[in-house]
Amino acid sequence: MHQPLYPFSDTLVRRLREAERVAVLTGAGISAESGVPTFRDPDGLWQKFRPEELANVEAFLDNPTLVQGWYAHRRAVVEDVAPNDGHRALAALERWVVGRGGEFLLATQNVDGLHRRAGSESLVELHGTITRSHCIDCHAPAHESALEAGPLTCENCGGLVRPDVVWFGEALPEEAIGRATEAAAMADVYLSVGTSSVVYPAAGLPQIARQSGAYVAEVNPEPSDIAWRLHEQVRGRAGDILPEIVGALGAAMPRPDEPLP
Ligand code: BJW
Ligand code: ZN
Repeated sequence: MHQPLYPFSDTLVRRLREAERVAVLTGAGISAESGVPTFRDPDGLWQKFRPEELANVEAFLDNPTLVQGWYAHRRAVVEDVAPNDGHRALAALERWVVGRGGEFLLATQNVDGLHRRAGSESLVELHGTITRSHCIDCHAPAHESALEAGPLTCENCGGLVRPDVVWFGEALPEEAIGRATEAAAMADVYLSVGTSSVVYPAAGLPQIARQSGAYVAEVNPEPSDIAWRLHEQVRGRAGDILPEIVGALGAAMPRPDEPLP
């Protein structure tokens, strides 16, 4: 029986070749193969801890030690893992697009910093970063050292220390969501990778791209909440599929040990 060469369409490859502007959205799924648990998959983080309990300011004020402890644990996980082929393929895709005189933007919902470590440069972090923290009162940057008994507080004013991430009910960084929205509206091809697309405004970005005329594909082993609205669903793991897309374009994949540019 005839087996197609790739699990994605010729149209996707052709549209990427013709594209002047390419934009990408990623979610927790792209880091799953690095060993960072997702939020909503069966063995995801929030099977133990529900988002309402931890990822909002009320929960933090209610039990700062619990929430700080959760982030300290996740920070330790992130420090212990490395970018995978999915992250590397997106860095390669950026180089390929920019090398042809095109424009590229990667908007990630992830707070783990793995895209930057894989060499992505044109990057916005929509939900902040887990590696930095600040005081909720004087806003001074703070170091999240090992947790002692009781909540971690600011050296300047004694206020509670929180991670530089975006919790439910909080606005996304204006510049990041602004650039991501503009890139979605301008894109010729839009890829949505490893996100369940249940959290807004990020989940709106592929839909903005589609309404603005982009060819929109998602890469995910499972259909996301908005899969039916997109042109193409590429079923599979990001670390398998994205290098194949990059390979179909003839773009070079960096080796895991390659020094960053
Ligand atoms: C693989 C794979 C592999 C597995 N390869 N794939 C109704 C409509 C619209 C909005 C709202 C609404 N009701 C409430 C809202 C607002 C709310 C919201 O969207 N709620 C929904 C739940 C309904 N949004 C907000 O509150 C946002 N702010 C806001 O709207 O502000 C308005 C405002 C304006 C002005 C002033 C004040 C306010 C903020 C949202 C912040 C989200 N924050 C979190 C926590 C960040 C910090 C942290 O990390 O702890 O962000 S929640 C969590 O979800 C995290 C993630 O970035 C986000 C998205 O999750 P993601 O990445 O999609 O992960 P999963 O686990 O859900 O999915 C993983 C996927 O990977 C799955 O599909 C797998 O199949 C797949 N996968 N292995 C590829 N190998
Ligand atoms: Zn302070």
